[in-house]
Amino acid sequence: MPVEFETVEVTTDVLIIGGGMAGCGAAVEAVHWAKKHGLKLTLVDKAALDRSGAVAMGLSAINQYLGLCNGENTVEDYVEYVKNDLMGISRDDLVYNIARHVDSSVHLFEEWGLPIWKVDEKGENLDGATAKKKGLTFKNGAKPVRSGRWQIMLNGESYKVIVAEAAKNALGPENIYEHVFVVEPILDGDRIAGAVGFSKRENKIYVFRAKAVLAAMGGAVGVFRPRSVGEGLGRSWYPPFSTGSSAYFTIKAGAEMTCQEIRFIPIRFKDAYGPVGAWFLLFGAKATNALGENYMETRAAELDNWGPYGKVKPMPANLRNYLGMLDLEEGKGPIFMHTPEAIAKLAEKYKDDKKAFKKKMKHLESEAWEDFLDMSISQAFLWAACNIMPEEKKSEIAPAEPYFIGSHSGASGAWVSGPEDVAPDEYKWGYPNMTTVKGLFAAGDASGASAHKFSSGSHAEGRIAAKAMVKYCVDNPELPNIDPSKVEELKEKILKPLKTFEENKDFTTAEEVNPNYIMPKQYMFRLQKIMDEYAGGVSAGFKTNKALLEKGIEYLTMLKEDSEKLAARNLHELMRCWENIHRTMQAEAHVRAVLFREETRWPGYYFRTDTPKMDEENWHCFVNCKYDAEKDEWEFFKKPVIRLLS
Ligand code: SFD
Ligand code: AMP
Repeated sequence: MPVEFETVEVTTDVLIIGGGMAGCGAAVEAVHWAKKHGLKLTLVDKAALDRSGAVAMGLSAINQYLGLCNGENTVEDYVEYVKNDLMGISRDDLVYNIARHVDSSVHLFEEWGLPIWKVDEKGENLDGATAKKKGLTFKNGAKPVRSGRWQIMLNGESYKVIVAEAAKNALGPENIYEHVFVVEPILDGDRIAGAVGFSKRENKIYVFRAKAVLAAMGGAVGVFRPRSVGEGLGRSWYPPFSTGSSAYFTIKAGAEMTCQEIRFIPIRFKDAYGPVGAWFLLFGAKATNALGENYMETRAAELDNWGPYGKVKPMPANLRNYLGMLDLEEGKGPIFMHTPEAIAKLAEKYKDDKKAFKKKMKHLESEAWEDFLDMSISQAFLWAACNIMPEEKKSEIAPAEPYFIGSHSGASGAWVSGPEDVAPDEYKWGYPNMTTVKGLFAAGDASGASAHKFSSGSHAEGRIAAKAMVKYCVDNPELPNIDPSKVEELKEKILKPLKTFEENKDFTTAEEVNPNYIMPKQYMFRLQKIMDEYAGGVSAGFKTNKALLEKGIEYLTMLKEDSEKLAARNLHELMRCWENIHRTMQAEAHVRAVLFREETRWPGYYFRTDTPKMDEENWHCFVNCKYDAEKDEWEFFKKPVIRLLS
């Protein structure tokens, strides 16, 4: 691997890093506002926008659609729902801002060609294409098919392709850099100045200089040891290519972070991670333990231990998890999703008409398969491989390994400024969605304390951030300075794993075994083992305590020392090296935050055995932190939870 690299400099006004849901939302919105000011916009992604990020495979549901124009819900209801689901720890102002704008993103998706299910005049559910043929669109006032109060169904195999197409058309191909992995932020004093990355395909280092930068690089997968190892390695619920870059970028830039202790553990169909939402909410399926007991009923008394949140409806996701976990701990697993029962119940009313019954069964079977073929293809493969026909055989479900994600039922991310009209003064210091670093914005998985955005809310939040970024550029027209010596230093640091490999590879005959370096996969396994065993991963039953966390920090510190010895044989492995360094930053922020919060607030996500109870008096607050890159020091502190609604 030659180590001569060309340096490409790109100067722009607005830089969007990550072309997922938030990044694509930011692109379409920024173009609208930037036009009249003649601003230049640039987007960079490590992959190809058409199939990048969490929506790469598509989705079967849009989990946040309020239906404001039909009076289905209010913004206030959503704020209340999110607060309860996060056991009280939520930024109402941010959730409010996204909720009031999210429907317009969904309406745009439909205009761009996304097929969304609708209810016809007889109350029957129509798939997206049939509904469209009949003129049943949001524009014409049609109602979507709801699986739950907030969720709507779609034929979403091409969801990301459609959303990306709009973003690409808005920006123009000359302003989009695909297959460029962003590694580090660059600062000019207390202001963001840009970012440095490298191409995965050519020997090129990219230096982006920008007035305003959006971090929208998704969440973090592979920080904890996954359930799928060996032959199943790489399988996960959230995409394995979401590797903590948002967290690394914002932490490294010196931005204040929040909710780093809140990881998300989804209950998923076992081994291929098929989502459960449609089964619980649309098909009305029940889950039980091996003895046929419904843990939601048999464990109901446990809910009294979790204050007001044990009594809210729907039950917070972590408590739903926890009740099932209690059964698993007692050896009452597996937990089964009773798909045959659910399908039979839905078809029951057609029983007397043989033909109609057969037709309905066929339709339900195809809905069941499409749910996975649209968003979790390996689950459909696994069903086929295990001879599972969902109308005949129940499936196992299980809690997955922990993920870091600010957009779903987790909340970790950057602490961002709230909307000007509703945020309290303590939550407002600049432009909406700007972090505490001037000119650095965050959205989607990258921004914290505003859970349950999902795909649609992430898009809407990207749009909110983009509008604010354009305003920031208009108010701050001078370009930041980039110190050329800093760029040289970063270039050398980024490429070091290639050099390490070249210099040492001939020392042994097996390239992957060498006393002078560590390969990215080996490094990843070590990180995942530390997190799994010390920070409450799957094998530790999601439990941890002070002594374990402190040991974990000790081992993470040694791992960080060894990150200097990472080696890469090619550009792909160079990316793998940096992905792991990014993951490590997320890991450290998490372990330290769990250590700082001396209570257990989210059983079902993690349990601190030394502080096993929720402590409303001392810990009804955000845990925020800041990292000083110069000194390699962390600072953790509390921030108040201020309710927007009484
Ligand atoms: O069923 C770099 N999600 C669901 N949302 C819904 O609305 N409905 C659902 O049904 C959902 N479900 C679901 C979901 C996700 C997945 C994987 C499955 C099922 C199987 C969640 C949403 O997808 C999620 O909330 C949003 O996509 C988050 O948006 P955003 O923009 O924050 O992240 P992204 O889309 O993953 O995009 C990140 C981009 O960054 C790029 N990137 N680029 C350059 N340099 C780097 N270093 C980078 N690192 C990352 C990525 O390539 C990507 O383009 S269900 O389970 O509930
Ligand atoms: P999932 O497929 O688990 O990601 O869920 C999709 C959406 O449905 C999310 O908003 C979940 O919080 C919600 N959800 C899933 N299961 C349930 C349930 N049993 N009760 C209420 N909401 C649920």
